[in-house]
Amino acid sequence: MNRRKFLRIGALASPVFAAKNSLANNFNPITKPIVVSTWANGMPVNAEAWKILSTNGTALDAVEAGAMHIENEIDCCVGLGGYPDRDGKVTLDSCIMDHKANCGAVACIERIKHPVSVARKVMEKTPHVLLVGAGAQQFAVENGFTLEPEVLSEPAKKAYAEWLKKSEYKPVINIENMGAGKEQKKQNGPFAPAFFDDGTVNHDTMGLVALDSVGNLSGAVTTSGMAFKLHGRVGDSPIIGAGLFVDNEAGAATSTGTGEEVIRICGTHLVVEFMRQGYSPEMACKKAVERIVKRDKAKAQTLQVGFLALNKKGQYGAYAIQKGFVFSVKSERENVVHQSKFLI
Ligand code: SD4
Repeated sequence: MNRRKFLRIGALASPVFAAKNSLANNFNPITKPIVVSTWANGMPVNAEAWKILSTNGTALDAVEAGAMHIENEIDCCVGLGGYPDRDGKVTLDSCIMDHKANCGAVACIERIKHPVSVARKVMEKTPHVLLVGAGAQQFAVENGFTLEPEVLSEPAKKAYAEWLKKSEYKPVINIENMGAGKEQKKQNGPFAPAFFDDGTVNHDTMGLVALDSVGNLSGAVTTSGMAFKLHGRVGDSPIIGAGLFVDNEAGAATSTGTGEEVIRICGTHLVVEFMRQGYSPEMACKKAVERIVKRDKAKAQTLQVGFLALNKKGQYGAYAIQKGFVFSVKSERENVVHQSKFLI
């Protein structure tokens, strides 16, 4: 092979070429403001965030409002209505991060309705990033948050009673099988993904990232974590660089699924670094998913992890280990749920 030919092949194989190529192929055009959220129940979350983004509000306010919206749902999969740990306690994790890398988080907090707002207070009022457990709760109460009664939501009560029969901790493969698939298709118009029809929803996390009209990125995550986890277990969701990462030069990303696997690869930080190298959001998410699967292929068959990313231009993309990860997008031109591509 002559030297010129070798150089040409080398250039084709380089990440920079792959990145440019995949950006060019990205189906979603440059747009702002925009908000993207994990799962189909990201639709109402996006609607809340959009009220702020569409009136020239900040991405930071928008992601907090979106996360608060789902934390208010009393029999949903996030917030105090979520599933408990193996001791029957609902412990919540949340974080928030802005365009200047300011960030705050709470983990394993109990009886507080809006952990995302406590996370924002940690960011704005303390020199720290992460408060946990009783200390996080104490800080919340000192800052005017109400201690809610310690009761399980009806679905959580039922699921816990069922779980107690065997008391086996088995992380579920998080999927969202959209019920009424045809109806969704109608609503989503040309962007409609092919939804499943059995209506299964078995996840417990909301992650969202937004780009505001002045071009600043922010993100937030809120969750009750993996159902029936050990008391005190913390997943990826409140960990900056795992469940959420924002870098105003490159992009922002969030994750859902088995948090331990995301933490092991500093998942969202990795996704953002791939975007910095020039990869499209979808390719960046795919490369992070591949990193997890490559580490332990057999284990990956039993797991779900989904990444969702937004770059500085307002282009988004997602990738998951398994089928069944969906995400919601709201901008001037779209208000839809997309089905993520998957590796296995
Ligand atoms: C966790 N990543 O606690 C979360 C769980 C999740 O949909 O995303 N469930 O590990």
